[in-house]
Amino acid sequence: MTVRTGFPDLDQIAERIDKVPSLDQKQLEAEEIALLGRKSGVLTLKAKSLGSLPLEQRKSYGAKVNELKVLADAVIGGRKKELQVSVSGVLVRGEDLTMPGRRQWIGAEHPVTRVVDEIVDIFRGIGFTVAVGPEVETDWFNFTALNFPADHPAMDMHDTLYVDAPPVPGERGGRLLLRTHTSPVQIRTLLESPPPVRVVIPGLVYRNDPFDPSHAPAFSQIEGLAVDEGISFVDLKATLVHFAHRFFSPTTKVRFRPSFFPFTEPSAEMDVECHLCHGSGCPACKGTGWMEILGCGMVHPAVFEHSGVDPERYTGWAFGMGPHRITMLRYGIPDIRLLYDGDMRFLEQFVTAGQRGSGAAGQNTR
Ligand code: 2NL
Repeated sequence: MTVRTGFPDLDQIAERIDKVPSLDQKQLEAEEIALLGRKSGVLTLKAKSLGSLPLEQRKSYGAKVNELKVLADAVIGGRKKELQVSVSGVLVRGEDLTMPGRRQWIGAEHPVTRVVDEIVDIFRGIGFTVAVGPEVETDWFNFTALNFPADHPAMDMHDTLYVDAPPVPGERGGRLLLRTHTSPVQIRTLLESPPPVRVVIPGLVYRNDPFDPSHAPAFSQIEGLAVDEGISFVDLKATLVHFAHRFFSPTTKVRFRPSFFPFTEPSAEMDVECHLCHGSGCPACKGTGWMEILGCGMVHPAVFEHSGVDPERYTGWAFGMGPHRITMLRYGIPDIRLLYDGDMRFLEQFVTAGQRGSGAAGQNTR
């Protein structure tokens, strides 16, 4: 015992203070409350009871109580510091500083974003520029300018999502809608800048379709347009075959089939040899050996008339493709909803080696 107070009850308390340096974290917290707690700490109670003692005793006893309070405070404070840092510099309050830190998940591009960027880059590499435009459009830009007849079924409420808002003053067209393709941006481009035009337009488009394995109410589209004097179907084929060889592989076989769109004439669909089975037939290509990747054609003269371009002087070609669909075909993804769910178990399969090096996909997503 290091403190002799001359009062047996206080000597007992002094003994408890002596033991403080050997207490662990939990014991220390309890002992601090037991000794110095504001309501029922023993030393607090002793101090409070001084008033009821005779004056003589109050002086000597009170001085000792005070000494003990100061001592207890100092010893408890010292032990607290000691417990925070041990000799090795490791925190011992339930934390181990030598434990490796959690690696930060830095994120990665969504597979559809990557496909869009790749496609756009291929066209930028051969002189196309990129344009974007509004997702809420008028029926004139979305349908009329593109040579849809007024009674075309695509304009039906069952297919197109209309916006319940008054027409925009000064804007061509009446009803507002969520664009069903990115073509309105091409019309806006032609109206704003005369040919020559070489442009690609990526963006989201909307249809009144519920989610199922092959449909989504909002999905991506990329359209391209080339307008100049003397442009022919040869330019269309050469450019789109170049695209297929850059995007899939330099030896990928390509074929064109006749098709129909209101805004092109003639029109075609382009197929590429199935990327997954190389033509022998698999579930991704439904056993045909071919994957349909885009629609295309020579711009219809009526579209030029609506866009302020002289169809006697200029010709052009255009294409449209769906990056969600192309992502599914490229990676053999059986259900489009996987591209919308945000399920890390699915998405982390598309993180490339470079991203994994600095990001550690899947190790830590908190
Ligand atoms: C498809 C087919 C296509 C176009 C889009 C276009 C735009 C203008 C004029 C003429 Cl301004 N054509 N775009 C042409 C052919 C096909 O898309 O299946 N898309 C997913």
